[in-house]
Amino acid sequence: MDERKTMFSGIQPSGDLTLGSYMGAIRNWVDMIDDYNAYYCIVDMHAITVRQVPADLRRRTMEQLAQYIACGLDPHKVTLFVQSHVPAHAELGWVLNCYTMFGELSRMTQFKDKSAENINGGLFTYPALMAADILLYQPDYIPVGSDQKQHVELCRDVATRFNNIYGDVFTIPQAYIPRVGARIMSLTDPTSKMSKSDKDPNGCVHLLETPEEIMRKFKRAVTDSDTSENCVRYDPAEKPGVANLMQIYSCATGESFDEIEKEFLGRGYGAFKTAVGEAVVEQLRPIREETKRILADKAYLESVYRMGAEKAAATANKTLRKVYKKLGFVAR
Ligand code: AQP
Repeated sequence: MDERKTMFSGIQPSGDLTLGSYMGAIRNWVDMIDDYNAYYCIVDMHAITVRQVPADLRRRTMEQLAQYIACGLDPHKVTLFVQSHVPAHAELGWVLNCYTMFGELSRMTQFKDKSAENINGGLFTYPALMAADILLYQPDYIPVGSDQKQHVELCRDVATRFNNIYGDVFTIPQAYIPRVGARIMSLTDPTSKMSKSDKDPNGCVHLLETPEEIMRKFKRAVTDSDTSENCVRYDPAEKPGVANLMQIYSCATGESFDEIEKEFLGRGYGAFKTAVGEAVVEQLRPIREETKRILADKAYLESVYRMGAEKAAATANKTLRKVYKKLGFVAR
């Protein structure tokens, strides 16, 4: 019997993975690989809440799986799978829709941010499906960036509501937010999150980009409106651009903010931006090379996602059966 605590998390294949996805999520999953019974999903059903080009969605799903492995998620140690391969997600998603309130969904900031165009029902009820994704695996922790905190809170509320009616069906999970890297911001607009689907290609760094491209983006990164100060100092309110670059540098090198300030004392923003770019290039180089190697072996990738779906479904179906029984559905 596995005595370890359980983890669940997922990322949408809605764009190419960014430094934000890596530093806010995947890197932390890798750090905990031996300590938890973990399920990591590619949430393709969530991605279609925003219109996708089918061929791109298919390519990104395979690339994302290859990148999970290249980042260090060994498929024999953790369960890696694609959400649409485990139908229990859609099934429990529907059930939880019926236990999630309109008012709760209306308050979700991500819905408000994304509802400029194509405001479909899926975009609105996304958090109920996300609650299903999580609760199917009865996890203790959900390692996410701080932007997902609100959705995790909603998941806890829905699970508690369900348990209050039907008894102890779901484990109430906790968000597990990293100390550094919880919110990596855009390089061109440090007041908004670095996002996969950002329209500004200079704002985000993708894991598979070339070193030249990465260096170019860091050299152009916004530092400070008052460039006359030209001093590397951690002050997120006054200098959000510099603070963001310090977070990234800290994640890449392990240095504390104090150490970074000392290292760049009197050296100015130019030298700092070059150093951040170089640190990121070195961190991403092995990931890019390994991803390319894995992507060339389609049969291997297929075997990984099949094995993952089988393992995930075994756990998910157990929870779903329990839920259906509690609801009064007649057993098949
Ligand atoms: N910039 C970020 N900083 C820290 N963590 C981040 N995450 C995403 N961006 C950052 C974390 O990565 C996981 C994946 O989230 P997701 O892809 O399912 O959804 P998202 O948060 O909506 O990601 P994006 O990149 O912003 O995608 P789009 O543009 O499609 O909406 C989560 O744990 C998230 O916290």
